[in-house]
Amino acid sequence: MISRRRFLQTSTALACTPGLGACTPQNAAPANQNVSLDIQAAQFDLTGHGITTDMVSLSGDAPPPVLRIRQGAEFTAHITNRLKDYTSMHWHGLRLPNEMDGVPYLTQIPMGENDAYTYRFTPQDAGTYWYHPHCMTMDQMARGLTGMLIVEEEEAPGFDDEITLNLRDFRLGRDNQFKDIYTARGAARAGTFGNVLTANWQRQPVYDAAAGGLVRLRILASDTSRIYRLALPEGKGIIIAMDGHPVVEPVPWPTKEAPLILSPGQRVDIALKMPTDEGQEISLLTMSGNRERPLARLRAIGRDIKHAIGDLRALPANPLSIPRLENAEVHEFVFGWSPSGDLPNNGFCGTMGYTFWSINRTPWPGDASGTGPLAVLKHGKSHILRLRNESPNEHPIHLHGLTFLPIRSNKRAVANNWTDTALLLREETLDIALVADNLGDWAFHCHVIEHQKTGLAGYIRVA
Ligand SMILES: [Cu+2]
Repeated sequence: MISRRRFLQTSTALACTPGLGACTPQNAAPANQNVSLDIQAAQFDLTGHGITTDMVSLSGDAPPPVLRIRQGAEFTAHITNRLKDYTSMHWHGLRLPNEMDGVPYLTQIPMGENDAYTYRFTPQDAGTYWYHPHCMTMDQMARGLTGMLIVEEEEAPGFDDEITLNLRDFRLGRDNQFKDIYTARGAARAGTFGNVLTANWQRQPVYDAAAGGLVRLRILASDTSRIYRLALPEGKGIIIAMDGHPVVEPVPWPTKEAPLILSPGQRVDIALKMPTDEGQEISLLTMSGNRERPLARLRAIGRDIKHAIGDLRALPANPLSIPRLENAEVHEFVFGWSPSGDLPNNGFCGTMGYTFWSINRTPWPGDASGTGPLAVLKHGKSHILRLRNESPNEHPIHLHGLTFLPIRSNKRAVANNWTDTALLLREETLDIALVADNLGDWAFHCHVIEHQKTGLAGYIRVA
């Protein structure tokens, strides 16, 4: 456990340095290494026109909070299930001990009503991560249980403000209540989409930040199916991190013509220079073809504080092992339709009642372990996972517990940026490389939850 004295010392390191503008970002709560949270039923006014009931959160009347912790400091989350349904909590993107990964049957027994589980780990990597349930995943995520987990760098990069946006799409009827959150038609295609686009459970919220200041904008796509195509047409700045990790290869600024693709599970960190005139705004849009849909706005307030992107300290690289491609072992995976057969057994974690998808010709239970690993990776060695998509749909493929580098594709130039979730395009073959440096059984699945829950989910063993 981190001592109180050490905690205070690290907290002090974050305090304002007069004249440098390198203060703890205004909108950021202090790090908290020890939380106790109850998964519970919630209600909230998502639309501005009435309360939506039957939501799931960590309090009865608010979105799941942004959790903020320190790199290299032990974190403890004591999670209690106050729902009637079973659940578990997964910490997406973090390289943690296998028994803390929150995957039912594979790494823990799912939590029944009033059961608790204590998750404890020390994050090696700084960056933007998130949490969500991994049992009854479809139901609980669709009803709201997704939140951001921020691991702060040991030295603050020097932003004036920080704004976090958890992008979520909810599927509501005219009465503001949930409609069917999945459909067989959606599960067999690109997923079932919501009709209420939100950021932090609000429609088109506006956030204020100092005019001429530097904002760290952290965006999470935590939807169950929507692939965002983001644009910041009025914005100026740089993309500093993707999926938690500082970018190695530059990522172009997201425009309407060339939006940034953020698929379910992915995150982006943007260093944004605010406009210099009070009242000026920057819009965050998602594009569907040429049609723009507003998600949130940032508004400049006060006098121009005249900070420049160049004043920021570069994000330090996370301590990742670089795979050696020349002697890497290649493992092939085929993602496709499901052969007919029995429904996989999902234990207490909910079934949608049909299968459409498969990995290596087998439909797997989406929230349980199935019959055996898809591959066994030798611990400490470099590996290439060859991901072949036989389907005409896109799949954001997520691997737990390990961080990988996309290295080549038969369809496009890929950026060699570290990630835990890579969007596999239709009929694409994508090679990803990694060092298998974390022992255990790691879930490996599509993050379109309807695909995950209808066959496109398995696990990889590092031994
Ligand atoms: Cu998929």
